[in-house]
Amino acid sequence: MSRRAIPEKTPAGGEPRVEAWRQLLGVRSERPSPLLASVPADEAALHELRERLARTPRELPSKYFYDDRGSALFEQITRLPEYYPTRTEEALLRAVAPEIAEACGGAQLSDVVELGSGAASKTVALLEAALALGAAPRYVAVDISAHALRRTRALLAQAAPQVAVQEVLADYTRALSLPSRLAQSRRLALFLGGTIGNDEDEDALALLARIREQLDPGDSFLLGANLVCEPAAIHAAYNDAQGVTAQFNFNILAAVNRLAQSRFDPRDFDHHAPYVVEHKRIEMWLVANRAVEIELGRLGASLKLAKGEGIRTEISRRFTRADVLQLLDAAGFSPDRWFESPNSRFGLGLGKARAGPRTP
Ligand code: AVJ
Repeated sequence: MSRRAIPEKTPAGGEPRVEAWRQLLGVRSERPSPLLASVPADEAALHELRERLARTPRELPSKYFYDDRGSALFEQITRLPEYYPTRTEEALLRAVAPEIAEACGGAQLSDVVELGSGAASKTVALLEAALALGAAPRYVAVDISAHALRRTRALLAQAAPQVAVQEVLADYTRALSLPSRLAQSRRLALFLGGTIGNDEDEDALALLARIREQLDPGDSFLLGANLVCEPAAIHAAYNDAQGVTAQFNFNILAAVNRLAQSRFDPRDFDHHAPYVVEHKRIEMWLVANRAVEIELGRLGASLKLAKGEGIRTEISRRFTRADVLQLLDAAGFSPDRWFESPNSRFGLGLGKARAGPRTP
């Protein structure tokens, strides 16, 4: 498949570049799989890294898990016996896909936009349901990982060859700009996998509001969320026997080292991932197993960690139904439907973009 060669990184101060792409995307391309590159310029990324490492507790942004190796490791995680979310959500989505496709405009549904498309295997059921209702949806895949987008493209070509795929390589935690829609069309945006749980409320809300901005009143938004359930099941999912999740956690250091020319050594750290009941969330940490001083490269100076001191690399929240519907409502979506897996570990909330200002 031919694809225009576009650098996967914008140069420093790359905003004009992003603007150019926005304009370019205003025109609908008939070519398969054009690629939008808006992964942020280095300076902004370095600034964010510095700021996060200076927090109490120290943090690294979870999005850096998803370099090529990290994306592959995450795919491996989704197949682990302990990691229940992916297969739970996939089965749920498969079961309710016809109802969702119908509620989102049926034959009128023209755009299915997925943030964090990953391997997109879940989404195929939804696209098939839309096709069955006579729709001819285009699938817009937005992901920070070029590797994940390649996998998405391959998977879709195999599973739903009649669906046109448009790829958008972007860090949607910063900005989101989507290809323009067709006239008379209905959009469905998807944010699945429980990734909304990686953000505290404020950032989660900001992200959902950004998605809302890209939609018109009457468009739909489907949000997948991990639900509060037995702590032992949650704990096991992030502390698998094979240690794949630990490898995934360590790998963030390689990604950060590449970006910042820093010298984090994964051997200096232990994987620690407790479920914190009070906050209804898993916290993934890298905990120094000895006193270390880490050269920070382009981040400047060095970082001293005492033995036992940690860096938090991820929060992964569990929600209640009320939490999810409230989040949708606060972001400008009228809660429309709610679906729950038979074991109540995973939920899907469907919202309709509301016209006018938010209710206070
Ligand atoms: C892809 C963000 C939904 O939070 O469970 C898997 C990432 N981290 N194992 C999650 C993850 C550790 C995953 N999300």
